[in-house]
Amino acid sequence: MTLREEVTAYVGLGANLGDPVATLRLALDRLARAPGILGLRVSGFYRSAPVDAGGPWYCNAVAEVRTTLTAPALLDWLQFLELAAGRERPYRNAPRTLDLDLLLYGSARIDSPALTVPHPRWRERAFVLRPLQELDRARVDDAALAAVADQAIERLP
Ligand code: PH2
Ligand code: MG
Ligand code: MG
Repeated sequence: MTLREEVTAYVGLGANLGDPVATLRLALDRLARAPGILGLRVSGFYRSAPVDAGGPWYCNAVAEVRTTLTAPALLDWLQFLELAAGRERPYRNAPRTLDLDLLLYGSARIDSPALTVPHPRWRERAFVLRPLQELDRARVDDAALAAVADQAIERLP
């Protein structure tokens, strides 16, 4: 087996159908056990109003993932976990049981048909910036947070 260098990636989690908190917990548990995942650090859970979408409020969080998986292999796992949670895609930004987005993968820039990293909209969304700031203060500046101050979000206890 080829040994790969360890990379720190960030994964955004979101859900607004079913039991979002339970689904996020289960997905994090499964991700932590996946081959090539060395460790997770997880933000608090947030309730957030849908952004550019309809349906119920979301539960969102961000996980910092230490991994030896390539970005495409990590994406495969995330999509597998979405399917395991019953994810359907009837239309763009439809309500969902689980959404797992690869936000950042080390300092990589990836622009392939399957994957764009950094995630094109991560800096426009309070439901990414707030939990990410908990994990790494230096990655999220106050100006970025001020720009999304109109997006309703609260940290769950
Ligand atoms: N995901 C979207 C679109 N809008 N809004 C919130 N609050 N949380 C999300 O995870 C979310 C969204 C597309 O993936
Ligand atoms: Mg998403
Ligand atoms: Mg997604």
